[in-house]
Amino acid sequence: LQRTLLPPLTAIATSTRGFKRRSNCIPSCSVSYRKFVEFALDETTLHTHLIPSPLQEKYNFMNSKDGKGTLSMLSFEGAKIRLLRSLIIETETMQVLDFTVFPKAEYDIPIFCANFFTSAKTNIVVLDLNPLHDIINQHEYKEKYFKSLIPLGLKYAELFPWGGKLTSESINFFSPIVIWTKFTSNPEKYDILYSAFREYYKVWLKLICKADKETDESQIFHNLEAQHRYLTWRVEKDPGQGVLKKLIGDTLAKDMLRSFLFNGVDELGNKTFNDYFPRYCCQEGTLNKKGNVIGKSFENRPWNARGEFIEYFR
Ligand code: BLA
Repeated sequence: LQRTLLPPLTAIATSTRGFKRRSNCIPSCSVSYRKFVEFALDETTLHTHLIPSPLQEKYNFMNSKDGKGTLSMLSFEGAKIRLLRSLIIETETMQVLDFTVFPKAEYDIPIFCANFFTSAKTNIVVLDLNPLHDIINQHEYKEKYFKSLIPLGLKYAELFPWGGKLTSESINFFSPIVIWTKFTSNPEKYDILYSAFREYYKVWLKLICKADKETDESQIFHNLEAQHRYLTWRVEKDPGQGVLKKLIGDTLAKDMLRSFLFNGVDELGNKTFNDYFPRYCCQEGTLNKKGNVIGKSFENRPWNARGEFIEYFR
């Protein structure tokens, strides 16, 4: 990274490759997600120029309310990248990575998504190239981006069994190669997760490098709205919200969700959660806050080995 271009605050943050080091690493933190982000940044800069996002000045480093945990944030932009941002949370009992890359609206390529939650007991993992458009019903988009990636998905589907039921809407944001898994803490699994992350990221980088700029205004709008819909979903329903609120309090957590993690939700469109997800709307027209209002489903992987959505789930 061209550190000379970074504003002063970022320069401080990146003096330790982006993250302040913790001196009191406790036994349960056998995993650190910093190297994942370091890999992604190094790999991205091999292919494209990144500049710090204006968000970097405000969102860089925070201590948790109890003073026992840290939150480290990085954000960049690139020629084809609207926002690349990462959040790493490290406390005595958990390690969290939330790393997402949003392409600019002129590109319809998937959103790169890595969400890893690690506690002493369990790991909750989502790693995916989240499709921007419907791949369950639209074959063209699926063929364009996922057909050639099915073998990669199958390899990791074997190593990481399906994580079980999830909020049913989530499945529409996942691709046939999604790694959705839970496992008990285990160093070997982290090594496999790290290789999965590297492979998925390299594949995604290839897609963005190859992507041609869309010039058709209606298609650009279609991409923009799809991103806005995605942001609207995640701001409202991200299962990490509870953890964030506990760590930094309601107000800061809400601000971080809207303005940093899912930046664009207030700028890229005017539609509301109820417009995009009417099934979540209660009779009175107010949003039902319960995550499981529609219920959780998909106990098993709903794609077959050819990457086709299994009919009976429809
Ligand atoms: C659980 N996180 C989950 C689950 C999913 C995801 C599918 C399973 C439970 C559910 O469906 O509600 C992740 N869901 C996603 C992602 C998308 C989606 C990535 O729809 C994208 C479209 N997780 C985080 C962060 C934290 C975190 C940052 O990403 C903590 C700060 C924690 N995730 C977390 C916890 C659970 C969870 C604690 C279990 C609790 C629960 O099920 O509500």
